[in-house]
Amino acid sequence: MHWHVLGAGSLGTLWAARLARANVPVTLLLRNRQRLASYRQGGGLTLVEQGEASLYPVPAQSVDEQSPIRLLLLACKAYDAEAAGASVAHRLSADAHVVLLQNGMGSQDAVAARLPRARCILASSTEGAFRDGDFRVVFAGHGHTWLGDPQQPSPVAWLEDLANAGISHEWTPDILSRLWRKLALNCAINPLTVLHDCRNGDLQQHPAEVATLCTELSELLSVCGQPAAAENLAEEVQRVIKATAANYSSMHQDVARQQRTEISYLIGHAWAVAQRHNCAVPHLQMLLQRLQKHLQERHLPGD
Ligand code: NAD
Ligand code: KPL
Repeated sequence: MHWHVLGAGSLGTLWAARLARANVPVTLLLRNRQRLASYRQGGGLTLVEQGEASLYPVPAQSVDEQSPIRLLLLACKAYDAEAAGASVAHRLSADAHVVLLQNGMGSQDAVAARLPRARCILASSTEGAFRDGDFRVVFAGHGHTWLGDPQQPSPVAWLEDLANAGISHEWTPDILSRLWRKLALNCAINPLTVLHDCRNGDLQQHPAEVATLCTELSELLSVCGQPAAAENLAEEVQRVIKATAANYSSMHQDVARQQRTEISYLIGHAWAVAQRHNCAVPHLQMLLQRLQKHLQERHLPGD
């Protein structure tokens, strides 16, 4: 299988560099010829691991080329995923697989609707990486990636490539449960860290607020057919708050860098699903409104 990676940011680079290092055929897709020219000038992707930088001259093309794509990793932010997927729709072969590596929920359905012939594989990752330059990424936290297809429980053959590349992963028939659980954790932690302008661990000073959110999120998960994702949610939220006490949440980091957040695919998605199921989540709704106001005051999109 030949991999194409669309989204040369943190996770896209992390995957492309490790696949290339394992001699798995991989091509990077860049949004236009200008980006392609600047990529070629730099000579490849740089991956920094434990302070050591290595350059991987991964071949690249712009999205508007015509050669077919059979296996695509879509590694954009949730709000860019639909447009990015659509930009390569004309190149996908009839049996194409598309791996969707977005956080939160909602973007995956939007991409799948744009690519009706492709088999969409959903992924949820706890790996951590950040960009410290153009086409240069620091591997900050080892983690694990779950993959699955809610339409088709049988695993895919190319998981072998991930094993060869040292990408810690697991196929799960329950990927929706994984995505919902992560979404619930992110809803209980991330918005409060933004509003209180604090590290994850500081939420230990706000136990009632966190507990109320966990109760509403657990109720919502049960109502929308994800009872397994609701199990012991409050305990796990407390465990994550303690385990990541010194960290700033990803949403806090986005706001601090004046970058758009993925709220529509996290707390915004939870609220929209609650509306659809007539599930009352007043604290979640209030939190969403406070967060949107906070973002707008900082000239950031409220969606
Ligand atoms: P990122 O912003 O670092 O990278 C996204 C890349 O996609 C950017 O280079 C952007 O220019 C590119 N892009 C956007 N639209 C494009 C288009 N139309 N054509 C071509 N390229 C396009 O984002 P990231 O941190 O890699 O995150 C990707 C997803 O993974 C997010 O949903 C994020 O929440 C999730 N995630 C990230 C991490 C992490 O540690 N970075 C961990 C877990 C989950
Ligand atoms: O995933 C996270 C994030 O910051 O996005 C954690 C650490 C779980 C906090 O919600």
